[in-house]
Formats: sequence, C-alpha cells, structure tokens
Amino acid sequence: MAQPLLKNLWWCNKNLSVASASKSLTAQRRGLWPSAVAALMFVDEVEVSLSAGSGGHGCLSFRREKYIPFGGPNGGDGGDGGSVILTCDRNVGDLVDYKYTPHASAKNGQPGMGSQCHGRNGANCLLRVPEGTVVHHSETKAIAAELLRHGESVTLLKGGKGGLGNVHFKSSTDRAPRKTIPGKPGESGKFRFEMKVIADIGLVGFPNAGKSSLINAITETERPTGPYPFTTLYPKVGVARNGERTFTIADIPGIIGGAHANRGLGFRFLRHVERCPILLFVIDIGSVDGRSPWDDFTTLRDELAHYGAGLADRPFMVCTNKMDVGGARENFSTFSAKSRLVEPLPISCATGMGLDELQQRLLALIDSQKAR
Ligand SMILES: Nc1nc2c(ncn2[C@@H]2O[C@H](COP(=O)(O)OP(=O)(O)OP(=O)(O)O)[C@@H](O)[C@H]2O)c(=O)[nH]1
Ligand SMILES: [Mg+2]
Repeated sequence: MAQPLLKNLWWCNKNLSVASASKSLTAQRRGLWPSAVAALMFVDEVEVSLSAGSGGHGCLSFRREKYIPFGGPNGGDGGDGGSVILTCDRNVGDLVDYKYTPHASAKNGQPGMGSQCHGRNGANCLLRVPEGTVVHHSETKAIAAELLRHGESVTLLKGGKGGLGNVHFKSSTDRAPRKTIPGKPGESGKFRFEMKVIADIGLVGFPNAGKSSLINAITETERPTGPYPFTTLYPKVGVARNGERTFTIADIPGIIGGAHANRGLGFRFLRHVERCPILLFVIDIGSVDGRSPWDDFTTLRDELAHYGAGLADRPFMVCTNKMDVGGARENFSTFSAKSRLVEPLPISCATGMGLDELQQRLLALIDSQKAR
C-alpha cells in the first residue's frame, strides 16, 4: 500500500526536483518504504547564491613610543577574503544539501593593524559536489564550471584582495601619510548547479521494461524492481564486470510517449544519459503491459529527438528483454524484421539469457567509440 501512495506524492511534485522535506518527513513517520523516501530526497538541480569574502581594509596607524619621535607610519595590510571553491567528491550522491541551504559565503579578511600587522586571510568556503556537476550562471545561463571526476576542484568566486596600510605610502616628501587602500569586495553571484550522471552506457526504456532488473543482473548495484511503472525514481550508476574488464551503466526512470509534454515523470531524467556516449534501449519484448515492442522503440526514439542534446544521433544498441515470457519469440521475429538497421539482442534478466553476450557487445561498442 505504501508504494502507490508515495508514487502519488511524487507525481504531485513531478515538476520539482524533490518533494518538500515535510512530505518526506511525513512519509518517514508513517513508516513508508525507505528507498522511496530516499527517492523523494534526490535532487539533481538547485539554485544557489554564493559570495566570496571581502578583503580587509588597510590600517592607518603611526608608531608612538617613548623616546622615538616621529615614529612614522606602521599601518598593516588587510587580509585577503576567502574564495568559494567547489570540489568534486564521489561520496556525494546528489545536490540535496544545497536545496535546503542555498546560500554560502566565504569569510572576510581581517583589517590590518598597527605595528605593521597583517590582517588574517578569510577562510575559504569549500563546497562538495557530486561527480558530473555543471555550474551555470543563473542570469546568463553560461557554463561557469564543470566538475566531472572525483578530486577535481575549481575556484568559482575569488575573494577580494586585502587593502594596503599607510606604511606603503611613506616617502621623502610625505613622512606621515594618512592614505590607506580599502579591501576589495569579493565576487558574488547566483548559480544553478546541475548534476548529470556519467557512465559508459545509459539505459533508455519504457517503465517496467526491466532496466533496473538488468542493472541488478550485471552489476553489484541493488535497485528496487517491481511489476508496476515508475519503480525507479532517481538515476543510479552501476559497475558491470565482464572478465577482466569493467564498464559503468546508468539506470534512469522510465520514459513514456508524450514525456516531452510532461507525461509520466517527464523527460528531464534524460539529462542523466546526456553524458553517456552509448545508449542501450531496453524493450519489453514480452509485451507484458500490452504495448507493441516496435512502437515502444519508435516512441523512445521520438522522445530522444524531442529532448535534443544530440541524444537521437548517439550510438546505441537494442536489447529485447523478457524473452522467457510466452509470445516473446514471435514478437522478437516481428521486431527483428522491422529493425533492419539495428540488430536487437534477445535477453532475459529473469533467466540470464544473453546477458554475457550483451556485455561483450557493449564492451566492443565502447572500444570502437573510444578508437574514433
Ligand atoms: N519474466 C520476466 N520478468 C522480468 C524480466 N526482467 C524484468 N522482469 C520483471 O519486470 C518488472 C519490471 O522490472 P523493472 O526492472 O523494475 O523495470 P524498469 O524498467 O526498471 O521499470 P521502471 O523503474 O518502472 O522504469 C519486474 O517485476 C521484474 O521482475 C525478465 O527477463 N523476464
Ligand atoms: Mg527501474
């Protein structure tokens, strides 16, 4: 009973990246399915407001000491403001942290002091983001930074330079300068963080086609599966191992006809296969949900074309899942006859049929793409 309830919750919020915290809290209180609660918390797009620290002002001060007349200027420089630095961390799963704390700022530099003391530099603001994060300027939409791999780091906003104290301005003609330079303000701005999963292979298919079952069968990942649509509500990458070799494969929520017009979960999740150089169409050849497998394939191709980003022109493979179901063989013959340009591979996640060959073909395709 819990799952349909949560699905409704998700559908109500399908235009948002995540349902409100209060809703997921309610779900938790009701003791609902924990992975569904996790799905509600998955955030792959956020708006954040960031600011670097300002530089500390230079100090105006003179040495005043007994028996030392005309001690001269001794105002120190201000410290530099801290910068906003983004670091890519594979242990960060999504952008949910920024959904609830969308403001961050680095510390200001301290002002300079007498006796030529330099103000302390402001501490940097370190933000950890998941692999595959793209940072856009909110206003111009221009890309400010891309953090693809673990350990990559980028200074998004620079802190302001500290100002100069009056000690810098003494000269033969001005022995007691009263001039100082104020600290510079730090950079600031509004940004949109967008996370796009990175994998060698991206799965595309109707809900219930068996995408998650395929991931479960060939990788170590454990994805929820179920005989109803939209079991998967957020993307996940698994690592498949075939002999000595490995490749990554991304599972995303199902796409249905009219997804571009926001039917189902819409097609915003296709962003998570944008970074996959190869797509794998998973077709339910058993027609378990009563649809024609060939229509499913053409509909998915149409949705990719609607989405754009070159997805429709991307190299792909087709696997026809659920070959163990009655009527699948006839459907496969019809499908193969229609798809003259593509050679579909019959598989069954339930029996393991064709899974080894599928992995080998995918590895060969990955190699041929890398060789280009
Ligand atoms: N008979 C049979 N059933 C399968 C096979 N593969 C998957 N299933 C079943 O099909 C149903 C849907 O599988 P999922 O892996 O959840 O499908 P999905 O494409 O991830 O679905 P969404 O997450 O809703 O998009 C589950 O009940 C699976 O047990 C198969 O090869 N044969
Ligand atoms: Mg799934």
